[in-house]
Amino acid sequence: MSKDTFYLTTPIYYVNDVPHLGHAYTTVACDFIARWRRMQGRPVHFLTGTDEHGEKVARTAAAKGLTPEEWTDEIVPRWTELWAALDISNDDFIRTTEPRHEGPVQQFMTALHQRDQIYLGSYEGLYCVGCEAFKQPDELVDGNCPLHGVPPEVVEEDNYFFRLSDYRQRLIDLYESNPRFVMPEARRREVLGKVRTGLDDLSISRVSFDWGVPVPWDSKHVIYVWVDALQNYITAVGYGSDEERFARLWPASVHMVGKDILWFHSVIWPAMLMALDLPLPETVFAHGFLQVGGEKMSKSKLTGISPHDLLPTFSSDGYRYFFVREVSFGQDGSFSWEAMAERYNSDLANDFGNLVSRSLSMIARYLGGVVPAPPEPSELTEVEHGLMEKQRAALAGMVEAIDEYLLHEALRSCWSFVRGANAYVEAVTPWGLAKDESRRRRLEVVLYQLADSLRLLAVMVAPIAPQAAQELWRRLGEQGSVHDRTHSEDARWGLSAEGTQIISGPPLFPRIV
Ligand code: ME8
Repeated sequence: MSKDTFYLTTPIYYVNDVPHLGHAYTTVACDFIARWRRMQGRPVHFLTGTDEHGEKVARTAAAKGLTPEEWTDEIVPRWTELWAALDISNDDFIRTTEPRHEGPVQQFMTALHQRDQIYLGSYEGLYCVGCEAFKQPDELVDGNCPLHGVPPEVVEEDNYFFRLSDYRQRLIDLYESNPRFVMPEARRREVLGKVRTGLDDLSISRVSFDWGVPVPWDSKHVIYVWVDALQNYITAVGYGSDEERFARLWPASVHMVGKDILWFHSVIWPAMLMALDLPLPETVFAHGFLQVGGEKMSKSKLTGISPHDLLPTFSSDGYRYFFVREVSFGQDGSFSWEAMAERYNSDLANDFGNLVSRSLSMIARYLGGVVPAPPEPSELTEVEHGLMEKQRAALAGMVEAIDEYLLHEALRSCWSFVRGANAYVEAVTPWGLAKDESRRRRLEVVLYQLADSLRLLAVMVAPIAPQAAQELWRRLGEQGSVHDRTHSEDARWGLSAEGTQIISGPPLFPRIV
């Protein structure tokens, strides 16, 4: 039986720099899912945070003339501020430098050591500080790390090792018996194929620098940053500090990650958990990589765009909508100003914004802004049935798509109802009905259906456009927060209350020229 709480996580991001579009992409996608699940009535625990140890962060701090502690304390607010600006609704934010993380990490390592899962060996290998990972020679392109474009450094030291190779068959069985453990399917096959070719033991400590969690039984060593970082998913929910809470929240329903770090999450992390007989996450989902103008993002080029550059023009809602709608979730995708402006104007300013403006202003003009009596079943014609069916199909499509993490499909499905509602307006021409006093009741029926469509849409778009949804909710005269509503209670027709005063207002999504 799966547990009650839907627990989802973003990667914890390195704080060697400020967040960029890629980090925001994962976090926004997770926020969409978290808000959606809450409205499905499920308790949600949504975790994000920062990965603060390791050579990469230590070197950044040194280059700035700061201690790692000073540097991380200075930069972490840049991350939390961006999440606030993007309306991210995380329930917790973990920093790996917090005592609630470091203490339990040491407990975890001690437990592994006691179970003879760790031994001392010596290692000579190629280390990419950008990836914080050892590289095999066949992974390099012209001697360089393919992700960071620089040659890895030769590292030769005594390290502790985790017996990762012992877990090869159990991992293979896991991928084979549980098709949802790694998603999308192509990624599962990729991981399975790679694990089948064999696994080496994993170096899990370093001695050449000290910015990390000390190995509890040998303080010359610090724990390898990835081994420390992965454990954030359990330390944040009470592992080693609050067993009742841990039992309630763990395992995670989904670890959302980019494809660059799938190996750590789908191979190393489950093996570490298996080694201590801890439950495994339900799903590790790897999404694709974003490019800018067809190129890898780079700070030194025009492709180094900050999310803050886009927010004033597109708003948080527009930002969130664009990235989730534009990129097929799981595939690589790209950002360009042109594509963003075009999608914003067509989907948000035109389709959604116009539907809202014209519906509210017709209710204001023809009915004094008051929601009329809901239609009797006998008053509904074929066009109304078509509209209602469109909404039901759109919502069902969203449910199905989000269960499969096809987030872009969910929005496509939602917008099929937005377009359906606009088509309804064109078909029933309320402005024509308004000219004929004998058709007054028909006009009321039509405008009731539109008010009710907007109420349903506020509920349906709330997870992706939280501000616009709330503003629409308010204009419809609905009480409280749309974000506290649920699909089972509110995503049904006929719940707009007769006599409610609606308010029109400026466009929810002003056009970008
Ligand atoms: O890897 N497109 O942190 P990180 C899409 N600290 N997503 C992108 C992206 C891009 N171009 N660039 C980055 C780490 N991301 C570790 C994680 S977890 C226990 C430790 C996103 O700061 C994507 O989610 O390098 C990717 O996996 C993550 O940022 C890497 O963030």
